[in-house]
Amino acid sequence: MNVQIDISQYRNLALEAHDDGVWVVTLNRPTKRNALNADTVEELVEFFSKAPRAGVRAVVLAGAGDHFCAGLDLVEHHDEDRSPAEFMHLCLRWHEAFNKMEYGGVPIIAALQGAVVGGGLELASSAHVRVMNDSTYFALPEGQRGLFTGGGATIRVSDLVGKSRMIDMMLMGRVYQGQEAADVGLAQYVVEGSVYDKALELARRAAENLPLSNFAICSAVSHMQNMSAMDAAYAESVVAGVVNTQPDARSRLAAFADKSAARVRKNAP
Ligand code: 1HE
Repeated sequence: MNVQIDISQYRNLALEAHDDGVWVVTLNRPTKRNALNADTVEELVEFFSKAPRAGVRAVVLAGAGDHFCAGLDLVEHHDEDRSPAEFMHLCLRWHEAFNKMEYGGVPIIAALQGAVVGGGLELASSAHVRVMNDSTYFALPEGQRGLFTGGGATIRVSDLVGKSRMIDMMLMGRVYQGQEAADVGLAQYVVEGSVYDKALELARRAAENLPLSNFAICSAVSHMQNMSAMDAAYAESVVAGVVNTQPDARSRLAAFADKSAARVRKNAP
C-alpha cells in the first residue's frame, strides 16, 4: 500500500507514531480550546484518508490542554460571515473527516478531558471508543448559540444516547458528566487518572488484533447498521467469509486448538 503520512505537513494536529503502529493524533490549538477551524478539519480528512493504507493499526485521538474540543470555531465562523452554501460545503468536509474515521477500519480511541461540546462531541462520537474522567463534560450548546449541529450529531450522538436525550441536551443546554455520562452512552470507560494513558493502553490492545479483523469491526459494523436486516446478514456473511479465512488467523486458531491460547475468563482486564 505504501501510503506515507508526512507529519511535517500538519499545523493544527500534532502527530506521533509509535513502533507498534499506534498513532497519537492531538488537536493542537489549546489556546482556542481546540475549536475546529476549517484547516483542522482538512487535516483530519487528510490523516484519516491515509491512515487505513499507511499501516496505522490504531489511533489515540486527544486534545492538547485542559479541554478535548470546543466544537466549531465560532470566531472564524463569525468573521467569515459564511453564506448558506459555504457553510453547507464546510459541513460536508466535517462529514468527510468523520466518515473517514467511523468507516475507515482503523480503531480510534478518544481520550476525553474537559469540554467535549458541540462539534467536539460530534468528533468524539466518530471515534470507536471513548474514555472519560471526572474532568470530562459533554454538551450540545448549539441551541443556545442560535445554531444547529452540522457535523453528524443527529446521526452519531443520537445513536449513542437516543433521540430524546439528544433533543433534551440541545433544548436545555443540558451537560452530562461523571458516571451518568457513561451510563447514557457517551463513553465506554470512566477512569480516575489520565484519559490519555487509558486510551493509549486500549489502542495498544486493539493494535494486537489482526488488521483485517479490526477493519471489519471498525467499518462493517457501522455500514451494516445502515442496511436492512436482510442486507446486513448478507454483508456480514461476505465480510466473515473474507476475515474468518484470512491466512494470518491460522496460527491463532492453531493455538486455540492446541490449548496454548489464552481462554476467555471472568475478571480479565
Ligand atoms: C473558541 C471556542 C470556539 C473557546 N470557537 N474560539 N461550542 C461552544 O459553544 C463552546 C464554546 N466555548 C466554551 O464554552 C468555552 O470556551 C469552553 C468551555 C470550551 C472553555 O472555557 P474556558 O473558560 O477554558 O476558555 P474561554 O476563556 O472561553 O476561551 C479561551 C479561548 O478559546 C478564547 O480565545 P481568546 O483568543 O480570547 O483567548 C475563546 O474565544 C477560544 N474559544 N471556544 C472559537 N468554539 C458543524 S456545526 C458544529 C456546531 C458547533 O460546534 S457550535 C459550537 C459549540
